[in-house]
Amino acid sequence: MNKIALITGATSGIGKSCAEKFAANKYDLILTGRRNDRLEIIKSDLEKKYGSKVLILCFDVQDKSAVKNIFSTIAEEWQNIDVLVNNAGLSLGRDSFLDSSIEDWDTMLQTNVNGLLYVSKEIVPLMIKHNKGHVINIGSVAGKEVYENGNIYCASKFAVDAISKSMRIDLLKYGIKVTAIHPGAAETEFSVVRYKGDQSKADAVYKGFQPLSPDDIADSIFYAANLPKHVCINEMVITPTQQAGVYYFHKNE
Ligand code: NDP
Ligand code: 8X3
Repeated sequence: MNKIALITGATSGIGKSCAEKFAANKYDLILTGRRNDRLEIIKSDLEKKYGSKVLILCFDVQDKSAVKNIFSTIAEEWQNIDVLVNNAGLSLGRDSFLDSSIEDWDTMLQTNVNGLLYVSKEIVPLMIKHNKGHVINIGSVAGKEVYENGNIYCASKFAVDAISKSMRIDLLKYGIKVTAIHPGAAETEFSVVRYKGDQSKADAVYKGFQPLSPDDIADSIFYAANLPKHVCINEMVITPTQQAGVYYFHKNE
């Protein structure tokens, strides 16, 4: 029987790359996101290409009752989840504390922090019931160092870092692994979302250096998820070679 990976935010970027990587390596998948049309296409592609079984679940991770309803009624055959990749997340705006919008703050905190908590709260008990499991939370270098105008996005990723550490301690006695993956600049839809559709601002983020690809991060996630039972990577901070921390880039002339 194939292992099962549940990946949130699988319609794009890192989550979509993870879906491909895990499917290519004989995992069955539960994929989530808000854009059902994309989920349908990804399901059909991966089933055709790799023969994996794919269950798609379309919901907003901010919606506590939707998360609860969906996972409390999930078919028995999908309950034996080996790996949960808490990836769904976003940044909105890059403005100073004074200029940024409270609505954007709410959305970032509700998605990046509460959404991760709501999904984990449903899935971790299933893992405990089956005596196995691995939670992989996608943090960021922005959860390690704060940068100017990063304010609440950074705060949400600092929270992911703290939650990952505390989950690891509390789940120790159940043998559930917890890993935090902290990427630096990866070229996905992240910056288009952050700059609210302004493609030229998004493109400027990745000018003058080679950013990570979402496949680079998916490779590391897959590696962490497939180590022997007694080995747990606590965290990985992964940047492009031309980036060190949040501020330092060695850009091409
Ligand atoms: P993308 O914008 O390409 O992907 C984000 C994914 O999250 C999409 O599938 C989106 O799906 C999903 N998502 C966003 N909000 C919600 C929501 N409310 N409910 C359900 N799903 C949601 O960006 P990335 O792949 O780059 O981002 C993935 C993760 O990686 C995020 O947590 C991000 O913070 C983190 N990260 C990204 C870095 C980067 O440089 N790209 C660096 C460090 C961390 P849909 O819109 O269909 O709901
Ligand atoms: C995304 C990376 O540096 O734009 O988390 O915050 S950064």
